[in-house]
Amino acid sequence: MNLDCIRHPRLREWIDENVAMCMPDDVVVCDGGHEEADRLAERMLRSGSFKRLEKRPNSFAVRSDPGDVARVENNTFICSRFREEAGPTNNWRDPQEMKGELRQRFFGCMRGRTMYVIPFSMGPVGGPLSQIGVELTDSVYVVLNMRIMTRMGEAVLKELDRDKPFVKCLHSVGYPLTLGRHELPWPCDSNNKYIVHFPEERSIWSYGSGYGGNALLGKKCYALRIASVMARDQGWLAEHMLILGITNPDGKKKYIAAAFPSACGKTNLAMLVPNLPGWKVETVGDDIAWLRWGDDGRLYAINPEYGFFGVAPGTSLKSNPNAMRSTEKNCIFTNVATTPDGDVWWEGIGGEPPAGLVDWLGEPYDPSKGKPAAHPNSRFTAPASQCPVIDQAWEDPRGVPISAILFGGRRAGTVPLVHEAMDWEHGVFMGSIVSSETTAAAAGAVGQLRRDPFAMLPFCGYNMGDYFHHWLRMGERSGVKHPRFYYVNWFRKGADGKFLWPGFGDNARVLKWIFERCDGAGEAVETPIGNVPAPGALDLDGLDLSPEAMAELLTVREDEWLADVPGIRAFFGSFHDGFPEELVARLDWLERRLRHPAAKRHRSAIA
Ligand code: TSX
Ligand code: MN
Repeated sequence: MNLDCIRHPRLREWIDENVAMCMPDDVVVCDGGHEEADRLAERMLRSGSFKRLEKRPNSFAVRSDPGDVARVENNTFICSRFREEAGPTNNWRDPQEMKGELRQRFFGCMRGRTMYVIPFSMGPVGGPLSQIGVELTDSVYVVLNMRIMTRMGEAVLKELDRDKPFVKCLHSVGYPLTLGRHELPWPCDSNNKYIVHFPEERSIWSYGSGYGGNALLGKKCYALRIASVMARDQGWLAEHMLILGITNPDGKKKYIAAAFPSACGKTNLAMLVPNLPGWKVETVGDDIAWLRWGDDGRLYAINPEYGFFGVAPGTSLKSNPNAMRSTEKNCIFTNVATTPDGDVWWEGIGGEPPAGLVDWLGEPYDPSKGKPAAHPNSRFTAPASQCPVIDQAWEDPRGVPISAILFGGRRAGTVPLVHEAMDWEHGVFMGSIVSSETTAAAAGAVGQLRRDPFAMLPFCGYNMGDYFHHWLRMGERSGVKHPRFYYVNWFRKGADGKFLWPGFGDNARVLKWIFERCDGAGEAVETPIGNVPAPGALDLDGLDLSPEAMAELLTVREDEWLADVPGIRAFFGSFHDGFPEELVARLDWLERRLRHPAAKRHRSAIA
């Protein structure tokens, strides 16, 4: 479609401005249909960017530039009017200054290319919790991924005809085809990346990268960074959370949202196959939740996305059969290895690397080099509708009612398998102290403790001190039925250095206890940090786990927790003025309970 189909005056004006700045040869408005997608995929195949996967219908493998393989936090900016509004955890730049710098980058950046106009909806089109965006991009890869990850095309243009507000998303790979330059399989400007957010005017400018969260602007940039600001202003929550439905053997169902830092298996939990007869887990979303109080006083959540952009390595029929089955067709694979018979391969997919494997750099795979065949951050883009356990209500525009909110992290010690908050404020405190030990998948030293409150550190579009404040205020609404809060740790290790908990499908045992607690049943014991399952309250039927291991998993050692307190206090202190005093008071409360012999007496009296 051409620009004549744009009837929204402010949208047309904004596109015209950017056409004048970026100077594309051509402008195409995406209708989101199959023919358009086929045509674009065909172009990518002809140019050699895409490789068709014979083993997976309508699926493609693509390799990025080796310098463009992940999100770039150092080049991610929040350009609010004042530095304090971005807070100490974001890179701040003055909006006018940054725009001046960006205009130089964007000037003529699309010469020789087509600008695609992508109208998209985060959430079901027209839904009460949904929001619209328009991305302008010169990347066909982005168009095809956005088509999987968002509801995109004509239906959204119709919504825009009603003069609805929309988030302005401008993206360029930063590689104009000028001065005799020829097209590359993965054009980018990897030395000059900018991921820039203007929260006050609800706009995003992304330059230089074609990868994932840097370029698919509906995801981290919009649905988390910009939406978190909209949510603060409008009284809702935009969170880095999976949403799952869990049904007990009686057919009773509850919904759970969960926030974990990276490398904790969020997608695996979202699609869990329970190791408990009669229990069922269904997926609403694996990454982002938008939450709002409903008229009935319950907290309702939608998944604003339409697909999964999942980390490939480690995904297998054993670790996540539902993710594997989601990727059988209509998928894009980025930076995985490919097999001679036209399939994909990655570390942890199960089995040995097949003969003739081509690695993510396009080289014949040579295990003796000691380098992985697939990039550790390689991805599948898969339609959520293809998940075999997608929840029946996953597209309900009103969302699903949330009974429990989980936080978690990867901790070899200190943190028990599960503990429950006393109330909303304690739950917010739990979210604010989320931390995780680094794995080999991340850059830097392995086993270092990283604080990542609410798993939102890289994704909050404003001052995180204000963010905690917003969470506290959200719980003060009168007449609401609060969800309960939990903190889980699947990664506690024994003295032998081995994981104590089997994880994966057996995590359903923990979800069962949470389900029962939310139902007013399920026995718990109070500890200084919150409630843990009472002896015998966790269903361990059919599980080969020693009583010693189970005891260790649920043990709360005051000295270990006290050793964490100074780090938390320093972290809280780093936010300066405006950090909610309720959370400092909660930390004092926790420290007192950890030190106070009465708390210990109380606990042993119950146990
Ligand atoms: O995703 C994981 N989950 C959540 C599953 C619903 N992983 C993978 C983390 C990297 C993304 C886990 N790894 C989990 C887990 O619960 N637990 C562990 C640790 C672990 C690894 C292996 C075994 C047990 C625990 N056991 C064997 O390999 C036999
Ligand atoms: Mn995520």
